[in-house]
Amino acid sequence: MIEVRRHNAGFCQPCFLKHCRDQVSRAIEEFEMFGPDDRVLVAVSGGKDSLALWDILLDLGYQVDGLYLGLGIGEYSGSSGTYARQYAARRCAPLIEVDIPSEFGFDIPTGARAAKRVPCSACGLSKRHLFNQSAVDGGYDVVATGHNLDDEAAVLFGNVLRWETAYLGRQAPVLPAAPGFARKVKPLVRMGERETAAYCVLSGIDYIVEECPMAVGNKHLGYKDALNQIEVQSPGTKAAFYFSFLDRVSPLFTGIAEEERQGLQPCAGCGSPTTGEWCAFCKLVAKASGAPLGGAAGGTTGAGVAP
Ligand code: Q46
Ligand code: ZN
Repeated sequence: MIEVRRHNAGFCQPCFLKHCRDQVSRAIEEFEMFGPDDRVLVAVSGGKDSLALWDILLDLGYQVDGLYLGLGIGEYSGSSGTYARQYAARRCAPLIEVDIPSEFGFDIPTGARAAKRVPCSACGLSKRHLFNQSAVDGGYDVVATGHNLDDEAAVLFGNVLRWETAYLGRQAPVLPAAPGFARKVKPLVRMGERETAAYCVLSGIDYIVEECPMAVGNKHLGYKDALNQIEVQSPGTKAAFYFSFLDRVSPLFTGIAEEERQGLQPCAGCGSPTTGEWCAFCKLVAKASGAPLGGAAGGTTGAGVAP
């Protein structure tokens, strides 16, 4: 029996798997994420959330391929890639691979040090850039990521604590497509991370259990812990916090995010939309390689597809 306290419900194995598929279907429909004719690229890290998402989308019959980014974070990257490839092989599903060290000449820890950023900041901007670039290059309509309810509630909590209004305007389960940008969607917003873990275990999906070593001490984990403590006392608070924000508060901030999008122009290096002359990823590549902007190695996503 799998208990989901938020829904005040317990499920046997087949009913739990159906419940997970239903939650994803409901999110896709409710937020108009994509339809059966759209080509979806799901960003897979080898972890429970992204593999559960890929599995559910395949089972629901969507056209969905995987994208794995090699971050160059030691053994963690080695084994997370193995889990992503194993899953792709098991489902005979195409997996695009982009390896940052071999294609752009740096790994995330080194790039972060060179750019004087914390690793998760260098990593996050690289992911955003390369997910989008891979989707645009590959002719995909949509990029889907495995952010779950716990992730979204924790990000919201952090943004509210600092009243990051532009981030609040962008924190939606769907970001529409725009010139140079594929649509971004988060179909797991109705599932907690305990549920995605249980989904993988009950479906026989192997995933990397270790956290990324760079995550130690990051604020996001602290916000998750704080919300988890509240959730124990009052089940359902996390979902109420996030979904009430979407219903009642987020429309107040979308104008601010929209203004930002209006001021975008193509990056002088890679052509991606950006607010300045060079995008953050091109700047990171230049700093990490020590080359001047525009002269750094690396360029296209040069993605390989397997199988
Ligand atoms: S992979 Fe990247 Fe995460 Fe590792 S460096 Fe930070 S952001 S913790 S999801
Ligand atoms: Zn660029």
